[in-house]
Amino acid sequence: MTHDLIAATVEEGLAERAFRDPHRPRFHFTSPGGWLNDPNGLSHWDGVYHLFYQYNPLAPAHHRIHWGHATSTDLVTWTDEPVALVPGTTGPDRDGCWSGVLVDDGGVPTLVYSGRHGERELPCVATGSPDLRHWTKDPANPVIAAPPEGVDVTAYRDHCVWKEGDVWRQLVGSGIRGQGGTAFLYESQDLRHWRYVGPLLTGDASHGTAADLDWTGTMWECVDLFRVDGTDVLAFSAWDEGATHHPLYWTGRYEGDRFEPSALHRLDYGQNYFYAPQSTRDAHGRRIVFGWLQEGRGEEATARAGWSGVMSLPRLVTPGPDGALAQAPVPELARLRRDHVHVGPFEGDADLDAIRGDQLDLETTLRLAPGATVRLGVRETPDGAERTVVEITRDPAGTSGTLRLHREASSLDPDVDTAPRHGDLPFGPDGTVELRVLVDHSALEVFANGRALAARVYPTRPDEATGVSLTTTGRATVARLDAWHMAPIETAPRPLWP
Ligand code: DQQ
Repeated sequence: MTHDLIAATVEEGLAERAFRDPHRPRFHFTSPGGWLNDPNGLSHWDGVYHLFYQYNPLAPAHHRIHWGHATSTDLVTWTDEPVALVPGTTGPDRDGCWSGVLVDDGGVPTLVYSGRHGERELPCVATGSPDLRHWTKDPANPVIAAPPEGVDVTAYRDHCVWKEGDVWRQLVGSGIRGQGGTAFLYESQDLRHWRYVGPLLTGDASHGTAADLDWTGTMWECVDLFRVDGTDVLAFSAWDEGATHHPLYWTGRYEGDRFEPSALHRLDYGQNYFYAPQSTRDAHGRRIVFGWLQEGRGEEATARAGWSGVMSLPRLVTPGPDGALAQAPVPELARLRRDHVHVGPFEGDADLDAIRGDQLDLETTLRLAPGATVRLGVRETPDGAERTVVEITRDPAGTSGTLRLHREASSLDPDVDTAPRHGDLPFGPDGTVELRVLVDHSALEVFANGRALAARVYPTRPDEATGVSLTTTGRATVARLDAWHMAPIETAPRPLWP
């Protein structure tokens, strides 16, 4: 089928319906309509940021996945580019072009992705035109014919590819049945012929249970190996029997053919609301990561809305003071800030009537005495029936605390997931918390002392759910609170096939 014929079979008005949905974010990147999941092929190429993504332009459902493509020069506004990969009518990717990466093969843009056929995914390659707009699949696909021989794998897909000297190295995410998630290491001279080296690292799925927030799963999706200021990081998304759990990372040392882990961390406290992250090092030497913010409403509501899946804001990843990574939205996003409101300093509860909206950037410096709690409410209806609360608590001992997102009252719709989320929060001796909360309709991203928590919220009265409040228990000071409305980056329906 040609693109035009496929486009003709698209659900009528998908992009228009998507654009009209009150729950659709306006300053996060979303697909024009239909389905979006993982970020792919993330790169900074000749001064242009390229964001490819798992895309189904036909319907808001994960089916026969294409690669969507968008570019940006500032990581803030995006231009839709032609769909980069379409599943073949025959061949190893006839059931989908699943996740992968973009590498520079001596000036030739080259995608390494997982071609899906039946229930199986295998590594495939496609090369691009110099402007990265047109892609040709390699006739040799799949470039690896099967998972390593003699290993009983739980699944096998997704790629991390880099060059060391003259040699390409590749990780493929997988899991060894009865053991745990793993990343298989391969080597190649030409990206087409690969030699299996062995597992770079294998997790232990019997350690903890599936309910644990740092369980490493039976398979690692979207493995990503990178270095941040001398610390080696192996990031992955813990998966088990079709269930997407959460993004984790090991810090440690990559040497030779092995990764020696020193500590396991959670990349985001929102569990699968920030899933399948991928990172790149930009021309400024910064490590930038994007993740997929999954939906939290029912399938019917998603089908009606005409779109599914939000790309996270681009995050800057730096080494944190405690051995973990610190995350923050890239500073470029400040360009969208409008209508500044400043309040503080004050102690105790605050009157924040001057601040309201569903497209907000809230930035505050808090100081909590041991045992104190601060609650920042967002998306509140005037009667308080619907509200979402970011809660910061400092333990009585003062050395640690908790970041919690209360979503229990975020929606009165019984089909919406309203389970709370939480994670540990590091505290310095003076009890300071630098908190940033970005509210973008149903998408919410929270950053507290470098820890991140993404989630989705769907108030049933979205137009009224614009209130913001701040309350405290115990001794807590708000040194300052700055708020802005965020300008939209999407102002009209976009073509599904740019
Ligand atoms: N999504 C892709 C897979 C990957 C998963 C398919 C993670 O390649 O393992 O759309 O969300």
